[in-house]
Amino acid sequence: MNVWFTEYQNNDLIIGCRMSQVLHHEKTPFQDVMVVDTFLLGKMLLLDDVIQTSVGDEFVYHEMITHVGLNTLPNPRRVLVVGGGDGGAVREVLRNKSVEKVTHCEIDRGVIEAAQKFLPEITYDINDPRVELIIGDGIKHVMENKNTYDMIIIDSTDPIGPAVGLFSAEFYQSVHDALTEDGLFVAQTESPFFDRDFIKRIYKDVDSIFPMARIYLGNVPTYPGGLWTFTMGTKKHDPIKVDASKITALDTKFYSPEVHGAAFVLPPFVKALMK
Ligand code: AG3
Repeated sequence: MNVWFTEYQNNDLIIGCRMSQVLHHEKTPFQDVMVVDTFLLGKMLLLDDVIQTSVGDEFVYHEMITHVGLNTLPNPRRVLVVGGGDGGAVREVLRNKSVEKVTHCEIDRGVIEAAQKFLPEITYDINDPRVELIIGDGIKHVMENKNTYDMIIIDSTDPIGPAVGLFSAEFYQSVHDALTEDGLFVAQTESPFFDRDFIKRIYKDVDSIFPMARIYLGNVPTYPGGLWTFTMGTKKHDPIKVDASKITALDTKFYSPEVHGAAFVLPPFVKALMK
């Protein structure tokens, strides 16, 4: 079988995966939702033809968008995940023992349903009493809940179309205000190879709104360029000062107490984005 899915990662770069079948395809009011099965990485979620996650490599992204921030806080009790309809980020947050409640705010019910049905390996147990699922606009939810969350995770799609508002300075200000006094947020912020001006702008905005802004890295093989940035805005706790020996090690595959610190060691061309 020689059928390939192609993502146009930008005008000059494509990624292709040999696939065996389309498991699900639906046009929701928000986007085109598709789950395909690939030979190399297993089932894969595509939103508007852009790879979001796959069973084979999702652990990198979902562990890194959650545990780095969770382990920076001494006692993260309430966590908000904006987006991330595949459920991988919520699943990881639920593994942290101090977390009492995770609010999951996803705008597209179609993605939640597709994940429940086709991606049980990635998503969380919808009946977990610690989870509150809200199908709605994350921007609105953040604006309406001041001083509520210890950590906010922004697990969005690329900064085009519906996700644009999740990367604005106004939104980061509302995220700041929705956090408790020593809270922090983490957002996925694209490729340091291909999105440099974008990352510079995000870093500058976050740094002007929060007492501290940090960029860290992970490696997601299916995303453009592989090397991927996460940006953190934090009110009090510095992720770089975390004592690795105090982190409760979970059975994670990419994140570890050592990787926690290593993720903030940036190659000069990435460090330059913070100037
Ligand atoms: N969020 C999407 C990250 C951006 C991927 N970009 C791309 N492939 N062009 C991932 C959602 C996983 N919960």
